Amino acid sequence: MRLSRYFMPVLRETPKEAEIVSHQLMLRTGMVKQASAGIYSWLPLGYKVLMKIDRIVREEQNRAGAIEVLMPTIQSADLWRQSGRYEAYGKEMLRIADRHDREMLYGPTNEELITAIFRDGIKSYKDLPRNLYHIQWKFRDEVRPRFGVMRGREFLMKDAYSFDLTPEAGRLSYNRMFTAYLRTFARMGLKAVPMAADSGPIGGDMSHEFIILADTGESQVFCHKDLIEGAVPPIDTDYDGDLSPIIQRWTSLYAATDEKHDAAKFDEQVPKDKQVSARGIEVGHIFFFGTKYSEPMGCKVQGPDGQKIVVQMGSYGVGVSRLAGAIIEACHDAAGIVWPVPVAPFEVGLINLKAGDKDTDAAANDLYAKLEAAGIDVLLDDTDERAGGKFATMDLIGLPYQLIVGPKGVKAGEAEIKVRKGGARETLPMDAALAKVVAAVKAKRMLA
Ligand code: 5CA
Repeated sequence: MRLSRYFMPVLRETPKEAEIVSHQLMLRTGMVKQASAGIYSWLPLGYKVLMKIDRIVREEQNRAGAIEVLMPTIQSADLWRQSGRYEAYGKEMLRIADRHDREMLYGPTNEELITAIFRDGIKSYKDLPRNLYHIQWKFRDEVRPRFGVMRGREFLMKDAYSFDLTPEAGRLSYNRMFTAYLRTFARMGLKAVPMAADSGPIGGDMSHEFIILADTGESQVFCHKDLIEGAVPPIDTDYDGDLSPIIQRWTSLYAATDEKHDAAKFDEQVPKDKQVSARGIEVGHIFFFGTKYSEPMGCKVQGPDGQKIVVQMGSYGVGVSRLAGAIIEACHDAAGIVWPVPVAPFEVGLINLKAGDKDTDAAANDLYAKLEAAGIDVLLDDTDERAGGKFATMDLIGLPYQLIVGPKGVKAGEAEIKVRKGGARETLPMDAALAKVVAAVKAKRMLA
């Protein structure tokens, strides 16, 4: 992409309404624009990030055996009456009447709809286990939407739903999603710690929140040092195999906790020298709730002996749009965002320091063509802004690698590489600089 033809409305000033750094940076870099309270348009730079997050989430869901569907945003109130949640959900639910005065709602979550779909589509225990997921916009009329996309009213969520014959089998499905989450967040360059949690309005008796650690995170958490230092499950995880060693390592109940939970238990379980306090952001939440929805909604299968068996369910959420903000909270410095390669809007920022100069243009265009040919996602700054402004903007938008070409370098046949994280610089012959950047990007993609 050439910046001269792109749409990236960068703001010089930090908008006053933004309280936290990710919100400030998302507005300043023109990633998003508020449409109304807690509702955002995703502009080109932000949308690219959102789609990269979306893709990683999808790949890891598929790898763990979940099957993708797409349910609508608008649901019927009747469906929610079947589970008893229509009245209980309260003011967070956006209720709508259609032209026939039928009661509808903008879905805050999809347990009811997926249970009805699954109930009507299966017959026997041989249709189990299954896990269906979608990535779809949700609406929750939060009292105080704030922090930009981190606590929006309209937000993008991945929600998966598991269906099993027995509670034991349901737990295995839960463990598969648990493992998939560790991998998902690791692929985004994040360390997420699972924390035993309350299940709230979703319900159920087993639940974990996944918290990514960031100094500016909303909630204080305490966790076992080993969780922070621990390696994530390997790329070739066999989801049909025994995941219990992974689960055991990550779930000893009070290995992570927060102010709300039992601090005394945490003290008992985790030795003092292994206790660390950190701040974090909830980016995922998983639940096992057995028959909470399948029972009232009649989601049953015929068992091996002909008896009807009520299906065991769990649900598994990832805050896809929240992650865009959460990653920035975890990855920024005084100059701006510092994107991890797998979620960066572009992998390389190519700066032409003197657009309009024949030789510099030729060198920049040549590098641009070669980066694209190598499959690198590159943004070429070919505008006629002054050099200082170009450097500041490139640092602000946080592309992982900068490749800088100016008239002096071109004469010497050289380009400069700047690594955004840490700021290391190196000047190399043109082709060597190109090869080095391409190799560095590919090594950091962590693509499956
Ligand atoms: N049905 C279950 C799991 S599929 C569910 O709705 N879980 S949840 O309420 O915990 O939401 C799942 C994830 O969505 C959360 O972990 C969080 O990352 C994200 N999320 C929740 N509310 C918001 C919000 N207002 N703005 C942005 N993201 C949100």
